[in-house]
Amino acid sequence: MGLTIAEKIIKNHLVSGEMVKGTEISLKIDQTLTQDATGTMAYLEFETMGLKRVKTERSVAYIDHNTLQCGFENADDHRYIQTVAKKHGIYFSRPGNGICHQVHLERFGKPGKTLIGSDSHTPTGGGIGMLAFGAGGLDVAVAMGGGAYYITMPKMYKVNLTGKLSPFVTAKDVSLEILRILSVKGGVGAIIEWGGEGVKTLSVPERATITNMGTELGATTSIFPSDEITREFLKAQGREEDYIPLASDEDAVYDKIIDINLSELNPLIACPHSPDNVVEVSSLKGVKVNQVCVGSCTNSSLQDLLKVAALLKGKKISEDVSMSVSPGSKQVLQMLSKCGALGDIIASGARILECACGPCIGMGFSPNSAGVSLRTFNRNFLGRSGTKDAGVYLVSPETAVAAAIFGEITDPRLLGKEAVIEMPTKFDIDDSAVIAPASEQDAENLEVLRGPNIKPFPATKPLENKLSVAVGLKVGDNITTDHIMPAGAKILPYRSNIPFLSKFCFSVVDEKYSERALELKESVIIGGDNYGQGSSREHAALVPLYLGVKAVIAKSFARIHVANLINAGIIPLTFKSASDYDEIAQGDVLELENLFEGFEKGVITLTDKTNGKSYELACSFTDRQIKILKAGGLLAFTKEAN
Ligand code: MIC
Ligand code: SF4
Repeated sequence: MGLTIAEKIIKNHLVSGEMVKGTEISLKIDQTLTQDATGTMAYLEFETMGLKRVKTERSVAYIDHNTLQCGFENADDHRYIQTVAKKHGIYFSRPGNGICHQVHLERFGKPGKTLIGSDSHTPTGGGIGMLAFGAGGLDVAVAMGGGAYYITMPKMYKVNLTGKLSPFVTAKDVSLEILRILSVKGGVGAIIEWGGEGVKTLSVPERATITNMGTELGATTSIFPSDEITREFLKAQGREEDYIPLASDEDAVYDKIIDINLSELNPLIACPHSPDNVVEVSSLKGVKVNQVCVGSCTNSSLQDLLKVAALLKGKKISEDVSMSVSPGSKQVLQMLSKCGALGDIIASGARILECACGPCIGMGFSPNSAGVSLRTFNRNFLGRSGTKDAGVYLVSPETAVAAAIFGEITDPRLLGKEAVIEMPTKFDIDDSAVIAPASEQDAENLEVLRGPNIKPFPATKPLENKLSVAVGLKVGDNITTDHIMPAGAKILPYRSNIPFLSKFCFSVVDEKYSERALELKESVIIGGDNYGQGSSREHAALVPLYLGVKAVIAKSFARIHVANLINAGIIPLTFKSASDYDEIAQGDVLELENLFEGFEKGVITLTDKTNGKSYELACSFTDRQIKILKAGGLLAFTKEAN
């Protein structure tokens, strides 16, 4: 039987398990990346493991999320990451050098290699044929220490592309189309491989837009073949030697095949507050727009911004629209500047922001009250922009420009002639903003600098065999990690201060939650389907741990979050019968007995002391996960094991 691209890479990296779908496997990890919002915690965890050097082929620490230094907190955390990186063999990408995924694709990613990153959009690397996963910080710390990365062997889906994109229809529209077809849950448990004749019409940055947004499908990861287009890209980045060809076998077997004819696509738009709430742009014609943001790891490549510049050239944006452009990397900004395209963007009235995540993570540029914001980003979850009543829409750079010029949602085809741009055959290479680690010998005397913002990891204790706890919160379907642990300019600087962060836990859903949880001391959360979708932030597990959450009982979970819960020692359990969800109320007192036996059997009985009924809960933990849960989390387990 032939293999898919992902299966070939998995086969080459398999440490334990067999490639049987649905069973646990572990993989050797070649590269890791962190960003600052999750990185501080990941390096604190790495330090706790007591290793001198990372054991990966390449580990890079990026600073791109918390670049506003509105107090000492971020500056201190950045200095901590810089010094810890230098000491332990990690490359440090300085603030201003760009968004982790864009820079990693340009400078470090390699086809056929494995990468895990403490950021859910790490699958961007799939654009050059890497097997790249988003993971919790602790999993990244373990991989830096040479440990394997554990996943469930995924199903294999193939998207078969035919045809060619029409003018003003883009890779972003392909991402939105697949979200329309599959929904934010449609990729759960699967790797999405993009293939077919249509693939040859897509450049590497276009492919990376698509693998980036595969995260919004809940997919384990997404991947493209590595072909002549990949070789050209790597060559233009001065790294042709990193190229290897990669394709699936003719007789590879897929669990699902989806056909998309690129020629038939129209410009699409995702409406508030979910990336799969997709309609055609033309159907929203005339909706007034207050803000337009171009950038994020989805759409900030040189190709994207050259198009934006060409469409804005000689035009002015509407006086009613505030527009921002954040280039994905220093390389992109420098090249835009050299060729004059930057001048065209500035002259149009758009505001240039630094090469960072910026508005995508609510770091500034929040829309006005009840404002309509069109963004080329990948997420439009409620409140993520920093303005709870804003309507955030996700679009391509072309649709963003049309809205900025006309002041209302407009089909970009009305902009007239397509922007024809010429991509360079050689990018400007200047890696001076990446600081190399010290040699092992020099590292001995280096001091790691810590600021007062860094607070210890929340205390954990071994699990007891029985739980008697109240329901501290009951929530509905598709709860994102942005609901559980919001980000944004006010809160992000405190990512290494769990006690402070805990005040904001679930604040968009219930402002009283955090206080209530602390009063209860120990509690559980009841969730609906796809609980914990979105970001990889382990803070969405560490903060509940701090607040005394012992278990989350939901209809179903998102992949990275469930791993983070187990790593934090919080038990994720699912309802055997989804309708039981309706009967348990917030405030009910629940009793779960014989947990350890239940873990082995895969069934745990829950008695609701308040309504007097009993329910069955399901779990399917591996032996390793059971040990982690019993120890009180992965850190405690790793310490026990050493
Ligand atoms: C995001 O897009 O939500 C983030 C911020 O990049 C997160 C990581 C984080 O919460 O720090 C992600 O996607 O994993
Ligand atoms: Fe940064 Fe936004 Fe990408 Fe997350 S999705 S890495 S916040 S640009």
